Amino acid sequence: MPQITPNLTEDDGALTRACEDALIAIFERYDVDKDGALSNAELDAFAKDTNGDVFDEDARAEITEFLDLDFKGDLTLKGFLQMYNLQTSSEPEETWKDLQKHGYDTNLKLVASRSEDRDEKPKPKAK
Ligand SMILES: [Ca+2]
Repeated sequence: MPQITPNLTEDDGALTRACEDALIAIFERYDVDKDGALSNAELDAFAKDTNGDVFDEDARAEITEFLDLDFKGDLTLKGFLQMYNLQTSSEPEETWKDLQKHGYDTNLKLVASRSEDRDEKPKPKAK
């Protein structure tokens, strides 16, 4: 029986909050210098971990042409989310694969957590 997984997009095609939160956390992990955008080197590191290889010239040209970049030509968080919005609307299974590569389970919970991520606060109980 296939596992039931939450949708990654809303009815209007926008990414769900849970999906967006996971992608933001991934983006921040690769934005090593914390300037709010992924440089070529940072994007290469992300692509290698995600796809096993850096983006080829075509993929890079598409990023430069269609996605939001900062003044240095680096991919911003907005551009990163645009990239995933595009991919998810056509191939949600690819986005699931990427999320799982980065440690998320099928409920978008981070399971392959690093030790410094483990100090999660207990959820308040509902009344
Ligand atoms: Ca950066």
